[in-house]
Amino acid sequence: MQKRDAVQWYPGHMAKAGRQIGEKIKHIDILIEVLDARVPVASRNPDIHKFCEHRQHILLLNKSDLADPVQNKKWMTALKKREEADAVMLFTAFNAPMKKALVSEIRKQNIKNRAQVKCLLCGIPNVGKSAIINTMIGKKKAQTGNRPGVTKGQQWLQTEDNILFLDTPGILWPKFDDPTIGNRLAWIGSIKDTIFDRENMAGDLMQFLVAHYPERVEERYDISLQGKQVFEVFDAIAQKKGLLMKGGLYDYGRTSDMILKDFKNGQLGRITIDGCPE
Ligand SMILES: Nc1nc2c(ncn2[C@@H]2O[C@H](COP(=O)(O)OP(=O)(O)OP(=O)(O)O)[C@@H](O)[C@H]2O)c(=O)[nH]1
Ligand SMILES: [Mg+2]
Repeated sequence: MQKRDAVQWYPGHMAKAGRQIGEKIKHIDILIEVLDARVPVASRNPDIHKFCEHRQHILLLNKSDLADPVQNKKWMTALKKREEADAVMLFTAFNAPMKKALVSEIRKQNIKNRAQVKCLLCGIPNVGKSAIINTMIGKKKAQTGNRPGVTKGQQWLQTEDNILFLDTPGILWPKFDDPTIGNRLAWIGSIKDTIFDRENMAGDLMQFLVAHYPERVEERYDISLQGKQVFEVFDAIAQKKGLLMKGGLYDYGRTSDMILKDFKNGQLGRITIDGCPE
């Protein structure tokens, strides 16, 4: 099992990708920082802040269709109030009205009034940068996939009305001081789940779900949580789904995989992990 208190997750290509953003930034008009709306804290790379100076900065809370609508509202209010970016938008990569709203925000932020606006999209892996660009250009030119590290290099893509987008590989920061961050990023598929023990990961996720969204667990697996400890919830799910090993023992490995996959694919409904402080 991996050590869980100080997660080191910073492959060499991420350092390179970060440097490449630094090299391009002077040619950019607008920096679009993409977060995952389910984890607005954990998906915020503190190293990206340094690129925002002297650039217009749009913060997108993407995958808002997977996040709790009540929390979405709270986060939007809180982030707008903090004024950390020139604009904050709740976003879903495949939503046509949101695409239009982003185009008009980009035009608004184009303060130098350039005919051709250059935008750079950055963020941690798997938050939907490439999917957003595909929507904006109306073509599937950037490769996407529900796993970290799909985009390997930078790529310029252009809309018909002269907005240029630079797609960049997802970057993390060298060390997570808070151990819950690594866990949360693994749940949403932004770091490879192979660096953690899968049963621990699923156990921590279930603990969170039982505390914050118990009815979703009951509905999805058709079980009652009444009076159950987390390990007993695993037993109940394994039994209900027939996930047994030879000899009739519960198969915690397959049960863990199923829970993690269900969460990653949004099968447990709209869930926000980083709750907005009141
Ligand atoms: N439900 C939902 N899925 C989304 C959204 N945006 C992206 N996705 C999915 O999330 C996965 C990751 O999307 P990508 O565009 O490849 O993410 P990326 O940020 O470019 O990832 P890297 O290139 O690895 O850094 C894909 O399966 C997308 O279809 C969204 O708003 N809602
Ligand atoms: Mg990508």
